Amino acid sequence: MRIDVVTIFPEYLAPLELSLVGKARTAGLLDLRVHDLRSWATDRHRTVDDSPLGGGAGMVMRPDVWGEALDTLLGEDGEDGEDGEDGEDGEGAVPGPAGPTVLLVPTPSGDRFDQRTAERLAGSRRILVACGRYEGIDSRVADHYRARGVQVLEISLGDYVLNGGEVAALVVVEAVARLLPGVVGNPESLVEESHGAAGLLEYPVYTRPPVWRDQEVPEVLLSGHHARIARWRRDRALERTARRRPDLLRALPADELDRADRAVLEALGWTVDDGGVVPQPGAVAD
Ligand code: 6GU
Repeated sequence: MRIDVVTIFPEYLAPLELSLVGKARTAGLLDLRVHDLRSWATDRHRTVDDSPLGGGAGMVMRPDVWGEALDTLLGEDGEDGEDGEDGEDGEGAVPGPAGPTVLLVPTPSGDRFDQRTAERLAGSRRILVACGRYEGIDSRVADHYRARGVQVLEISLGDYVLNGGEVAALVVVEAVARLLPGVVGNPESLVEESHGAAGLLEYPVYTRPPVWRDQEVPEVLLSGHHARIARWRRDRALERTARRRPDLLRALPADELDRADRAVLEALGWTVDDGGVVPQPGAVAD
């Protein structure tokens, strides 16, 4: 997979040389390139922003500079770029692992970025991350590339405001890279984690020593009884999810809940019916 990140602060992306993502790059599993938006600016001061039309505070990033940057980068593999060597609209584009090119635009007004989005992005051939600063990028940029057939995804990390898209770029690259084949050493560790297929938060985990500062590890985990351990973990995952993320609980498909699951949920004030998982009448989550 190839990922290009365009930003006015290339140094912000330095952590992507470390740890798992750094290793994925040196192992050739991920072709990650960081670009300085200002290299596409044309004036003496390398200006990338201007005041908002219609008035208001702050500055808006100029569409012409972004257009030059994105045309250049999209053109580099012949897909969706005017300068591509391979013709138009991806016809004859370099064959990649799978999937299309995605233009990712981090913005607090985007769709919420989640594990499903990360999984979807991990199936794409190329991701281009356009990091905005100030009040964001002129809206015509996303519209233009969408109209040209590029998949444009505007994503937000959550309900708070950051100064720019760079942190989101770090988040997305890490979340996607660890899903690429060969990046996480033991692929089993991708199975049982929070926000995995089960739709539950992960159960609490422990390691040695079995007693630490007077706190004992739950006895069942030392029992060697695999079925009981699995049940205990499932119960704790249900409990945690009910307390911390009732929104996830409501989204659970009822047909994936066994009798033991239902008993745990009942004890926590929830009930499972045709409508799915819902709070018991009068319960706190109602
Ligand atoms: Cl993706 N960008 C900015 N600037 N702020 C955010 C965000 C993104 N997600 C949450 N807040």
